[in-house]
Amino acid sequence: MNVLVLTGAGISAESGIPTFRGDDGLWEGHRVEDVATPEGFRRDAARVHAFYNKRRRTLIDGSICPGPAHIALAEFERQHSGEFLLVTQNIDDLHQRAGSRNVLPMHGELLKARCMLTGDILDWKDDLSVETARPDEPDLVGTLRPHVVWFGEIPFGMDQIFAFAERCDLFIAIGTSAVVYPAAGIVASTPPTCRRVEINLDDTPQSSRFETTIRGKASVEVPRFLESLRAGTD
Ligand code: BJW
Repeated sequence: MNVLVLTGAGISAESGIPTFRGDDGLWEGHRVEDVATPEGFRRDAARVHAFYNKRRRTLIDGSICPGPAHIALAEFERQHSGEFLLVTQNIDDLHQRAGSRNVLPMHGELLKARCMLTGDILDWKDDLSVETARPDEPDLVGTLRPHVVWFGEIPFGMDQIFAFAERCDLFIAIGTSAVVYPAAGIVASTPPTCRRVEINLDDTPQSSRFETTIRGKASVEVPRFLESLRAGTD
């Protein structure tokens, strides 16, 4: 059985990382076009760096850990004999920390920086600024940006994701509002024979495409659903 999982901010919410669109969400107090578009970065790189620096510091300050849903997915992948791909829209590293192996972070990774001049991708845990020099190329100053995907940019791994979606037998979408494309369109690319399961606190604009909609917290519902699959009771 080929299993494709898509995760969004809801899976990390209970680990203490705010979602984007909820009350007190990440967009609260920020205009999306200021902090999550290439135009916003060109207009005011310092503002964008400050937004991501704060999130990066929180991610590594020791207060945030993978939750039961991240751990259950990693355990499921370890025990699964077919193909498995975990596509995450999240830029945190909680799936990797939980032990998931085949993770595709389609919107990038907060703990990486990308050189706008060369395209090189560097592991990155410090703050970034317009004055940051590349440690390996000290003459290159101010060329690094967060290795994330902003609106208007093409997410990573598109060919791999959609090719896998077309031949998957089980698709599970967890904790995503399904309003941001192309991620929200993955479900529509799964074949008619595929079983589609959505786990979320609330309905989403894509809910009607799923045969099974489970409403509740990811920390509870993801381990429960994966265990029911393993036991053959679902
Ligand atoms: C829980 C829970 C708990 C809470 N348990 N659940 C018009 C129509 C269609 C498309 C477009 C359009 N105009 C423009 C576009 C394209 C645009 C787009 O989709 N815009 C829409 C907003 C209209 N998309 C793009 O620009 C993308 N690129 C693109 O399209 O390129 C062209 C292309 C063409 C053809 C092929 C391929 C490409 C790029 C999108 C980049 C998104 N970037 C961001 C920022 C990343 C960096 C960062 O983190 O700062 O990605 S935006 C933000 O939204 C972030 C997220 O990954 C993404 C999705 O959010 P997510 O994860 O769904 O979070 P929330 O907060 O929205 O929802 C949380 C959910 O969890 C909720 O449902 C809760 O109920 C639930 N929840 N707690 C279970 N405990």
